[in-house]
Amino acid sequence: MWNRILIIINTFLLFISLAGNVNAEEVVGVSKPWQMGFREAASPVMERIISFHDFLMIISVGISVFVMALLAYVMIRFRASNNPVPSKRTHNTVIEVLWTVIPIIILVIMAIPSFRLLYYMDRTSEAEMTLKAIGHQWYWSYEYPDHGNFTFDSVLIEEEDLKPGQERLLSTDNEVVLPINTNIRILVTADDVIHNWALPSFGIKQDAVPGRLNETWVNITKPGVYYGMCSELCGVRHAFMPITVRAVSKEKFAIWVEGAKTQFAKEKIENNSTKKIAKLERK
Ligand SMILES: [Cu+2]
Repeated sequence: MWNRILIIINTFLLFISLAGNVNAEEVVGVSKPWQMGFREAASPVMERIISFHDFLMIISVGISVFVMALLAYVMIRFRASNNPVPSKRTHNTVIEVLWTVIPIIILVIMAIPSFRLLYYMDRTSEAEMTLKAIGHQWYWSYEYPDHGNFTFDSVLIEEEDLKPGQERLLSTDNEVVLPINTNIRILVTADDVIHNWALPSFGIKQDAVPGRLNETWVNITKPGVYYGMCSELCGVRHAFMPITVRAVSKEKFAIWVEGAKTQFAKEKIENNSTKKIAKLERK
């Protein structure tokens, strides 16, 4: 008996001491004023997206410079004053083959890493846990099927209720807490219209379609707070259904799960609502 009480007190104290730390992560995944380019990558997928973007940038800058230089050369070298009698030439087989074959080669060079990345982003074969995100008009709800199947809604904090450190139009009342260095399968769906679960730091932009379960994944590399938002025009409050993810160490995540299991217990919510309905019926 006493042992059980001691265990309960100990767990409670441990929870309190670590619960304070749960809010210790700094905001990493947010855009800054006058930011150019991408947010800092916080997943292997986003790292690859950025390097693929940089690679494409080199090719497109190269093509632009080449075309502009060619145009400038033609305009100066063959201008009317310098070249009064224009050439009547209409064909040059070599150059025609070249300007067909070289662009094809460039496209193939771009397509191969593009498809490789597309399949890498698609799903993870070794998922360690699952998070389910469900889009609603106009908020997100989440389920943790591998951790007791609890569920909660995540609703925007209105501007007048913001506390210091919270971001306008980005912070939510309940945060999605996820462990770092873990392969997390993310299942995305919706219950009314099409939404989109988008989180730039993770390289995720996944449509949430009613009646369909779309899959993506993330392995968060850094602890921190990451912001995202619904990215599919879904109705009048489309701009007001943000996503707040708090990435913590595996130990902190385990502690959060213990608290969340009771706080967001599905059975508890469902029992409560049936009790309420029963009461109403009796009246
Ligand atoms: Cu939406």
